[in-house]
Amino acid sequence: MKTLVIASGNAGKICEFQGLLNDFPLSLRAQPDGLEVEETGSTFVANARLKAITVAEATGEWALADDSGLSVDALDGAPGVHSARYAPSDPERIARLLTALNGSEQREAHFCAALCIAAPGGRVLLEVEGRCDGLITHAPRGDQGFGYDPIFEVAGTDRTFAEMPLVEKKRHGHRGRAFTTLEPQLRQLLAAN
Ligand code: ITT
Repeated sequence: MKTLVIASGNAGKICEFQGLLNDFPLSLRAQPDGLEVEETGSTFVANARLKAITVAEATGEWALADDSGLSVDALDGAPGVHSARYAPSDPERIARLLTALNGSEQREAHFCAALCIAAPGGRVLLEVEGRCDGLITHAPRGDQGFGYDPIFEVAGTDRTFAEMPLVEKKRHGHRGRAFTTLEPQLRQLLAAN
């Protein structure tokens, strides 16, 4: 069975990928401890590539990376690619974002996820993107998920990601949507390898 290393140190993302990949003929592995990849790209796609290529080269296995983030219209797209670095912890990131919006009624935002699978040697095998539109709530709601989930209400629903079970976040969410595009391509790739 082919090994796929999940090139992430984010427990919330890893948990989502385990669910998304569970019926694939793949042996999933965590990335090596202590491996830090500097995210120097200015786009989600560039950073996903950097992470996937670095981990594939370090492990000698296929690696799947995700670079994602939340872009808020009223903040000119911030925190965007800097979402993880916006503050030291999830509660502090949420607090900073709510303070930055300062009660503004303009709450439109979207999540993006860029996924990349690279092979050892640094070749990019697959790349896809997914997006989810929504609104920033005035206060956190729900206790599922991770990151900004409690303050992101998904367009067309009256719930935040943190109020949805994982199967529903998969259907609506940026990562799940990116994965839906990736899925047939990954099945083809596995059949050919
Ligand atoms: P890795 O790079 O090791 O995968 P990371 O947390 O640093 O982990 P990113 O650089 O892609 O990952 O930063 C994405 C940040 O955006 C993440 O830390 C969350 O704060 C936020 N984020 C991304 N997807 C999210 C989701 O589905 N729900 C809530 N917050 C999310």
